[in-house]
Amino acid sequence: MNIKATRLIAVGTVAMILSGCSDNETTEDANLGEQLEYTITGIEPGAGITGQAREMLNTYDNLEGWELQESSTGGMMTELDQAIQNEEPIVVTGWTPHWMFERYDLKMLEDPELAFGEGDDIHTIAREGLEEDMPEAYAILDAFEWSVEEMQVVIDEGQDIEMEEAAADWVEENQDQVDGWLEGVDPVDGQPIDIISVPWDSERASSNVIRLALEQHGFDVTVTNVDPSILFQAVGNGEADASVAPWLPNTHGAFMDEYGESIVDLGPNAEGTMNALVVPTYMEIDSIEDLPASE
Ligand code: PBE
Repeated sequence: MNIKATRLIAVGTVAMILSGCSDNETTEDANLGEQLEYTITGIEPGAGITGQAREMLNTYDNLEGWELQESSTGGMMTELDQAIQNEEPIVVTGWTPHWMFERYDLKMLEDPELAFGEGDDIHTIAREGLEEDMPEAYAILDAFEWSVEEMQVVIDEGQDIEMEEAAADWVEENQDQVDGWLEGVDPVDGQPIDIISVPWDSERASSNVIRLALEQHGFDVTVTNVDPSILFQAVGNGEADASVAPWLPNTHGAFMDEYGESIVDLGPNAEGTMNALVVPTYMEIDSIEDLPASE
C-alpha cells in the first residue's frame, strides 16, 4: 500500500468517527439534516398552511426535533431564492397557485400522512342574512367562478405591475365571463359592500377581480386584507359581508370549524389548490419521510 492510499483511508476513517456514522447513506442524511439545521422555512404564523405544517411536525416520526421557522411569505421567498442561487438545500411551505413554480424548478414532497390534505378548492362565503339584505350582491358572489389557471395569469402579471391593474387587465380581456356572473342581476346604485380577504397574491388577485365585477354593477366595494382567523371571525359575526378567499376543506378547515356555524358557504369559486413542503428539484429527496431524523 502506498502512502497516498493510507492517507486517504485515514482521512475517511476520521470523517466517519467525527460524524459518528458508519455507513455512507447515513452520513449523507445527517449532512442534509445539519445543512437544513432541521428547519423548515415557513411563512406567516396566522396562515392556514402554517397550522398544517405545525401539525405535520407531530404527525411524522422522522420530524421529531425539527422546527418550523415562521416568518413571512416575502422572507421565505428571499431565503428560497438565496438557497437556489447557492444550490443549497432548503425546505419551504409552498402552494399552488403561486409564481414560485413559474420562476424556479421546484417539486412538492410526497405527503403519505396527508398532513396537507389532498388539495383544496377556494370557496366563496357570506355572512348570514346577506342573501336577504343584499340579494344582488349575493347573486353575483354566488355566480363568481373561474379557474386556478386564470388566477395564475393575474398572479403572474401582478409581479410586474400592481395587482389592481393586473386584475383590471384580466377583467377587460374576459368581459364575457364577467358578464356571465352579472347576468340577470339588477344593477344597484352605490350600495356599499365589505369584502374581506387575506394578503396572499392568489387572493389579492381574486378579490380585485370580484371587486371590479361588483363595481361594474354599481356597488361601492371595500376590500380589507386580514389574517385568516380574523376573516372567518368577521364573516361569522357579520362585520364583513363576504369573502372569496377561504381554502377548504383543509387549509382553513380549523377556522371554518370554529366560526362556520354562522357562515354561509356558497361553494367553490376556483378548484384545485395544493399545499405541500416544497424543495428545489436538485435535492434528492421525494417525500416528507425522506427528511432525516434529528438525533
Ligand atoms: N396560503 C395562500 C394561505 C391561503 C392562500 C396557502 C398561503 C394560507 O392560509 O395558508
